[in-house]
Amino acid sequence: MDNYLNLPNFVELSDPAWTLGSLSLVVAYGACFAFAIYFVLSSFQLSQRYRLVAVLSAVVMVSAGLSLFREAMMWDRAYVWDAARMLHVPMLDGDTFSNAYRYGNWTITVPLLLCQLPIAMGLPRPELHKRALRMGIAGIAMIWTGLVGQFGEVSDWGLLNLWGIVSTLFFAWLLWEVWGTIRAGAATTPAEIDGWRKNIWWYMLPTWGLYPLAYAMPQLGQTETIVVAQQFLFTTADITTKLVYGVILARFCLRRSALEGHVSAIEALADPAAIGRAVRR
Ligand code: RET
Repeated sequence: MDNYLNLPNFVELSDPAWTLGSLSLVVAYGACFAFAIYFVLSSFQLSQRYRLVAVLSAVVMVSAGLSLFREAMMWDRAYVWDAARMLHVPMLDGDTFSNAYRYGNWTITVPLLLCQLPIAMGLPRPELHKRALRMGIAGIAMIWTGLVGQFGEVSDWGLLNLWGIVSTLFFAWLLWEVWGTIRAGAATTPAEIDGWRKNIWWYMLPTWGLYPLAYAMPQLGQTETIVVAQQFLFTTADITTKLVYGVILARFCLRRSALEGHVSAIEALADPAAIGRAVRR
């Protein structure tokens, strides 16, 4: 049975460690639900061409929020408090904790996050569809191979590393496709905001790279520090790759909308001279 259980089910946690693990999950879903509102409302500032970028972020926030809420519930139920020893003890014969549901959720969120990119780059329709499809396939292959491997995190590191390597090959393909999409944006992005385009690449690389670190981490030791650090890493990755990424893309699209003469975007950026130009046009 231990082949299929995640590390938190095998480590007794002190109260601060249990609380920090719980806290990282609660912060993650709380932020997701709150920012769903932000993305819906900020979508109204964008021109029709880019509005879907913020709408997709809102969908990602709700989907991830529900999944992380479930992770937090599992964390609560997987331990019983042993008052004599002052420890939270995993209940292997009752409810257990699992990271596997995250991978199920990424199957939805990763293709959506990747779809936002060519829309934000303003790519023409056929190219947008082609690139979104290729990135989506690479992303799902990366996630499902990783899902198989994560079942080995406690007692089958051969399985963990083998599927980890296969998944990393798909990750490399995915990054190649992401780079291609961002490079294709050079032809369509106004010079004033072209710096943002390249920064999006440099932002995605390290933040998406946090997930494989969290995946491999259980090999560093079966201790409470590792259990808590893994949840912290997942939360940092969740907030940076979904929420902050969404804010960056929405602000980038706001500027694109303004440069293309969309009045509510110009007003949002508070540039009266530009509003004058747009209204006269
Ligand atoms: C896995 C398995 C080990 C190897 C690699 C992985 C990469 C995972 C990534 C996940 C990104 C998820 C996102 C979710 C947003 O909702 C599957 C952990 C390379 C990059 C962005």
